[in-house]
Amino acid sequence: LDLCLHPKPAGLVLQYGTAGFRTNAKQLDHVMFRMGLLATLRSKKTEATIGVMVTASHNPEEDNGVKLVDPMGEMVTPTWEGYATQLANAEQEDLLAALKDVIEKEAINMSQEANVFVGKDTRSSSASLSQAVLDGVSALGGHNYGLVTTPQLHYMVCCQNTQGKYGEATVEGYYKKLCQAFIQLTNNASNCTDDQKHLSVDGANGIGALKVREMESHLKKELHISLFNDGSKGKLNHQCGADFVKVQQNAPTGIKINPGERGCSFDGDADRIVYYYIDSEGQFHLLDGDKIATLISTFLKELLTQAALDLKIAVVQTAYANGSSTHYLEDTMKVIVRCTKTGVKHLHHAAQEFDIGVYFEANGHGTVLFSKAAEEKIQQLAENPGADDERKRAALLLQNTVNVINQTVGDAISDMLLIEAILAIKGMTIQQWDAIYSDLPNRQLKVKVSDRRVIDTTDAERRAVSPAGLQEAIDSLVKKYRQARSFVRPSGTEDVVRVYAEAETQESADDLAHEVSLAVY
Ligand code: NG1
Ligand code: ZN
Repeated sequence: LDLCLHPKPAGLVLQYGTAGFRTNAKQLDHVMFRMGLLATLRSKKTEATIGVMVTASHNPEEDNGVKLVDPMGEMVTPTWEGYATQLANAEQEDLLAALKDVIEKEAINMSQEANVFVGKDTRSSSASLSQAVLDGVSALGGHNYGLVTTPQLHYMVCCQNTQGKYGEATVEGYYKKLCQAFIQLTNNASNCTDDQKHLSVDGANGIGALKVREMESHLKKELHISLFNDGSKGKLNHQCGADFVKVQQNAPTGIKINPGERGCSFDGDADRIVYYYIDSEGQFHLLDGDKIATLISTFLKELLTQAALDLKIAVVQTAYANGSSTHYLEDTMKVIVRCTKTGVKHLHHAAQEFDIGVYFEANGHGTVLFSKAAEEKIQQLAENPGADDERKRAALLLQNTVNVINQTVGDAISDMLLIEAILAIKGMTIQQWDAIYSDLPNRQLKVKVSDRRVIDTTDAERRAVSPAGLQEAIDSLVKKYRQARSFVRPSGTEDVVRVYAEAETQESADDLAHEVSLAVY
């Protein structure tokens, strides 16, 4: 193995952030190579298959990024995030020492076999960067999946390490499992008309669009998808995609959608999804991750009641969750709500503490986790010949719900199938779903500062502890408005500070966000 391949530009320092390394693609060649090396070590250490995904998700086409996937399809553990940063930043002459350091600290048996799955999105830089990863995967067991969505790679890593118990470790196997469960679910929606089976999908000109096309034949016409921004002409994430729609609170360009019809947008690597519709007055209505979490948890709670299964269900959110959603979940639905720091690994971890943990970031990244015990109870009831019909029907629905969900990570395709199934089964329109609660008007802003790391937060990022005086300033601004809330935090994926504000009216939310961003300088 030649460590001089893919040399590092001297002095460049990068950080393994909320979603791995992410920056302009030109700066990432050496990082990719080194993440190939590190994934090989991680595989030897865990004696399992490790994933490496090359993507920068919702970032512009010019950017790219990389993250590691642990054996059960989850994000790599914090200690290894630290190793990733050390390896990525070691100057060329120190690389060997940095590698040896990891091998020693983790007592890695270098004669152990390694197996690494590599996937990439559709960015123009992804081909050469994923090749750099493969160059670093010194192991013979490296497997290149080529173009896949981020959640597909997570899924296949999990399948591989559970000897197929979670499913078959192929993209075909993924479609089969999810679509079969979807069709079983929609069998329970017999009076669903063809009109109700129609959905417009904005593929963000990314990998999700390609994969929806690939999947379509498996859906057996139970869902009619009109695909827009399929990558044939537009630029990745440009004026489209889930992040654009969520932040701009507007429809993506390039989509054609009739008043009242459902639309949804994926992000650039298809691990996020948001829904929307345009009403007869031309007004845009967004149904974000919070609305999705509410729909899914309501559905699950009803099924648990029908099945008379005593399983504890919780919803995990972040500080970006709309205040109305938290109120509705706690006060009306009476489910447990937890708030964690931003970043899927934190939500995922918190969700694992419950029988059923529904987690969603407001931006549409999320999934549902079922504990082993919960899955077993559901299965027992579904297979119990003596159970009464209503309980059994509910258990079967729960079982198919488990199977349509990608539990390894948030997944736009899987979430879409689940949402479409729920709406069909409940005979619910998107307007009815939207009306479950009304969002508080809100605004997100980005502020450029010289060093965003001077801002330190606590209480799941809802309060700033430094710089001194900042939180007091925010508190006194918030007091000026009704139903107001605001917080700031340094982004983990961009060189900015994010400001969030919500209040009784849009004007108040906008004003508050603006005033708080001035206090950040
Ligand atoms: P940062 O840049 O740390 O805010 C963003 C999202 C996260 C998460 C990551 C990873 C917001 C406010 N933040 O993180 O939720 O999705 O990207 O993609 O949406
Ligand atoms: Zn993404």
